[in-house]
Formats: sequence, C-alpha cells, structure tokens
Amino acid sequence: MKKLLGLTALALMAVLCSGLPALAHFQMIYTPEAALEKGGEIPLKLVFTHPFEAGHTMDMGQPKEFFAVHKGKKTDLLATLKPIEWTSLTNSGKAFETTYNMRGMGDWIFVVNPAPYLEPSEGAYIQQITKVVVNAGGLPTDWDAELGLPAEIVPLDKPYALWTGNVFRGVVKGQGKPVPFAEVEVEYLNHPPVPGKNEFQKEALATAPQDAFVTMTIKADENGVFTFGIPKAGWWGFAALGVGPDDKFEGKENSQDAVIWVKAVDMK
Ligand SMILES: [Cu+2]
Repeated sequence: MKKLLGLTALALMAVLCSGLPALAHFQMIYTPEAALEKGGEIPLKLVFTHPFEAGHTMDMGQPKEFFAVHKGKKTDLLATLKPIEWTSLTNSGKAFETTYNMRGMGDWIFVVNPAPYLEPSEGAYIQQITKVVVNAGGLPTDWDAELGLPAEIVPLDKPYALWTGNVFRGVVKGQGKPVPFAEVEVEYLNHPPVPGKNEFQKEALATAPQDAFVTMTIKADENGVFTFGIPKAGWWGFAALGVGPDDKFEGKENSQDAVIWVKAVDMK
C-alpha cells in the first residue's frame, strides 16, 4: 500500500513538475530591464514557475502583499494587480501583472509576499517572499536596504549593476538574523518572456549537461553570506529555502523562502 501511494505521488510529481525533483520553484517578479536610463512606466509580471525549463507554471493565489520601496518610502501596490494567465512550455497558470510608473531617479525595490502554494507532490506549502530591484538613472538609493521581511536576501552587490562574470553576494536572513549555511537554489531564466506577451519564449538560451546545472544548489557561509559567479547575461534567481518563521500553514508544512532576482549584462 505504501509502495502504491509512493508510486502515485511519483506519478503526480511527473505530471506536475516534469518528474524532475531537481527543478526548483521560483516566484518571479519579472520586468525586462533592471537598469533603466531614466524612469517611466515598467511592466511587472508575477509568475510562479520553474525558470530554467520554463516548465509547469503553478497557479498563484491572491498575494498577501505587493509593494514598492523607494527612498525609504513604502507604496502599497496590491490593488493594482490584475490576474492573467501565464503560458509556459507545458501548461498555463494563474499569475498577476501590473505596471508601475517610476518617477525620478534611484532604486525601487518591488516585493511580493505570495499566498502559500500547496505543492501536491510534496503535500506541503511553499511561500516565496520575493524581491527585485530596478534602478533609474544610476543613482543608488535603496538597493542594500533591509526591509525587515520574515525571509529576506539582503544584497551585498547591486542586483541591477552586474557584468557577466561578476559575483553576486547576498546575506540570507530569517526574521532579521543571518542564517548560517542556508541552502540557496540558483536558477537562470533560460526562456525569457516574449516581449509584450504573457508567455515564455520557446528557445532556450542555455543547455544544461544534467540536472545539477538546472537548479544549482549552493550554501551560505557561517555568516549567512553566499557568493555566486554569474556565467551568463540575463536574469538569475536565488531562493533561500525555509528561512522564514512560518513553517506551518493550514496544518501542513510551509517552506517560507526568500527570493531575489538579479540581472547581468555582457560587457561589449
Ligand atoms: Cu512545481
């Protein structure tokens, strides 16, 4: 019986997550550019997916919070979110979009605190509190701010000013305290969204020789600091797993993760 259940669970996983447990879930806040010449209106897409393979996209529930921080001031953007359908290479899932008008110069940190997502293959919830930093005009204002999120990656390098080959460093924090030896999953946005559409492009930018290169798992050091050398231009996601305090939701396990997205550009 146990064996049968195990097999059913495996079959479910095969359907839901392409059968590859190595694929990590990543909450995305996607916008095409991280470093803008000047402000203006930018699109923001909230998608919960597996970014390297652009495979199964999970249905997002109504987020608990969505806001921007600029020059230390928080602006609630939850009411601006519109539900959309996001098309992956294998399915479509419920996602959200909005636009934001960046007035002036500096950094804007966009944060989503999503509803916990029940992952059927694991019988547990996943809640990825996610940040992305967008800059206008090169003036640094907020990028290194710690926002006091229950699970947070505080960047030590500007997430929008990275050449390909630079390192990105961050401090993994849970309730404001560094998390020693935190496990951090790293994935490349290998099928960038088609401009103006709510779908991933079909063509992959990179090919992984095997699963360990799809989701790269690295560890923070004893101070909760991780370092990753960026091998390719584009968006990279970092997810520190289970570092937040809310480890239960509706009687099941909840992995409250901290996610940050950074963008590297080629030097040419
Ligand atoms: Cu999944």
